[in-house]
Amino acid sequence: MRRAVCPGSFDPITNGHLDIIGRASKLYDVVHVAVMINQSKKGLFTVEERIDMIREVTAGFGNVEVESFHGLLVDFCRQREIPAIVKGLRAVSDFDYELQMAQMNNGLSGVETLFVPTNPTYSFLSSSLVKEVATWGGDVSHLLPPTVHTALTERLAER
Ligand code: COD
Repeated sequence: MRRAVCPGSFDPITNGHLDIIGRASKLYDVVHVAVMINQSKKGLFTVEERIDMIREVTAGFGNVEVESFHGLLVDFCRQREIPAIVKGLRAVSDFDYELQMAQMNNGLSGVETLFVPTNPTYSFLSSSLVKEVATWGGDVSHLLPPTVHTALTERLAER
């Protein structure tokens, strides 16, 4: 069974994340989506809400498992015998930090990181930018799965 993990904060999942997860799901038998918990960063959505949204929008792929994890990504991989991390690369600005993490993770446990070039349609897209634009009333509906867009609109209206 060939396994890989797509890790992230996913606060919330965007079409850019979904594109990478979908492409990984064609390359591997099982793709684990790991919502990594960062206790110093308060999200707009709870970890449980993020997991529910990811499960809903990835259900059609048929081989994606979603869970949260508190700790090092290499420990998530070790516990599930996952040999590969799949990451999307948006631009050169992503590369420096992603390279550092890939080398650190490989040095810690031997896990490999594979980079998938982002779909150019989403090369500028991040969860934080989407939240900022939506907060000020900008239209981000084309950048998110419809159910996620609805959840974002509702959450921002509550504030
Ligand atoms: N197009 C393509 N890919 C994208 C896009 C896009 N528009 N947006 C995001 N992605 C991909 C990237 O691969 C990105 O890395 C991933 O989705 C997740 O993105 P985010 O923004 O949800 O998550 P980040 O960047 O906050 O995630 C960082 C991690 C949680 C992966 C990292 O901090 C981590 O591994 N933490 C666990 C603790 C750990 O092991 N630390 C040591 C690392 S060496």
